[in-house]
Amino acid sequence: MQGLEEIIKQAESAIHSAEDLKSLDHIRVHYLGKKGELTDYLKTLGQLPPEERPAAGQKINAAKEAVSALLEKRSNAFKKIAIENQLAAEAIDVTLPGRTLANGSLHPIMQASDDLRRIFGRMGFTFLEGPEIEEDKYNFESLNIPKHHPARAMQDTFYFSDGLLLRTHMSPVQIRAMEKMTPPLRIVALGRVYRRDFDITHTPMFHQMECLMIDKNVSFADLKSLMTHFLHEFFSPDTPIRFRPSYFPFTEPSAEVDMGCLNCKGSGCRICKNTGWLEILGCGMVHPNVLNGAGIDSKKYRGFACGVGVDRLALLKYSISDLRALFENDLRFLRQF
Ligand code: 2U9
Repeated sequence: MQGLEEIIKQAESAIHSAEDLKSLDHIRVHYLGKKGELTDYLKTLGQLPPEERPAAGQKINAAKEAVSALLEKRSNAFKKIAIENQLAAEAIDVTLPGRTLANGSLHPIMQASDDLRRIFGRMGFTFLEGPEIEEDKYNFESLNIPKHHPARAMQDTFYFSDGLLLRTHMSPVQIRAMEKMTPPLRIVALGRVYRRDFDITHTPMFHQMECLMIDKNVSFADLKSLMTHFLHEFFSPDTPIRFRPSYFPFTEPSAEVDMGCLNCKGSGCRICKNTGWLEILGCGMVHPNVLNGAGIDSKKYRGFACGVGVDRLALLKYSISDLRALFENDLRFLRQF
């Protein structure tokens, strides 16, 4: 039985110096397993005289229980440390600053378009869309643009081989609406248009907005008041506005509208070519040929229309000096808006 004491001491010291659960398990097998030292000890009971066996058996069992208890205590300690380590490793530091999400911003053309939608929407105009690939009939013929008109020249229009073309203005959308709807009409068409032009102030694709109002008693005075209101809302209420007589095949009479140069406030600078004025839009009373051609009786109804380059509006509003910057998609430029 002296050997038993020795075994317990050894087990105790082995358990004490075990470094992890795995080595604890090896120790358990070594002492308490089927071929373990203490189990072997039980097997030697048979060699003792019968009267000594019960006491010896009890001692061995007590030793097994003691070793078991030590193993369990140490194993619980290891489990506790493991849980603490895991908690420490997985801890979330709620005081860390969050990852900031980059905020997108609307393209200047989109911002200008949104302004136009707001301004014309509040005056009762409905926004319409139409195809970018058009028929000659809708892009030119219905707009009183005769065959020999320079706007039809090959250098201005992108033609497809089958007689179709890329719309050069938003007017075809208006013609299609006039064919389908009955007056009174208040409509706006805003979208991409295409022309064979590319230099510092022209890109082959640009954005146009056209307005059209048709009713029994609309006059040039209504047109003037609407254009003035529109420009005052879009830019600022103190912007000077002037109307100059002009010519378009689809309107008669026609006018071009200028506004006081935003840069020099009218005193003359490089931007307004020293005139103090900036050309901003075209407009006029819808030509009777255009009304009649789209099935609206020009004896009963009159209308006015306007056309404006949305990109140019954006350039002026946000003081952008180069039109091409709008189409280069350089984020360093776009992030400023
Ligand atoms: C219909 C009848 C008439 C639209 C109009 C203009 C004058 C005009 C230019 C502005 C700058 C084109 O983008 S731009 O180069 N447009 O000056 N547009 S009147 O007249 C219409 C439209 C539709 C049925």
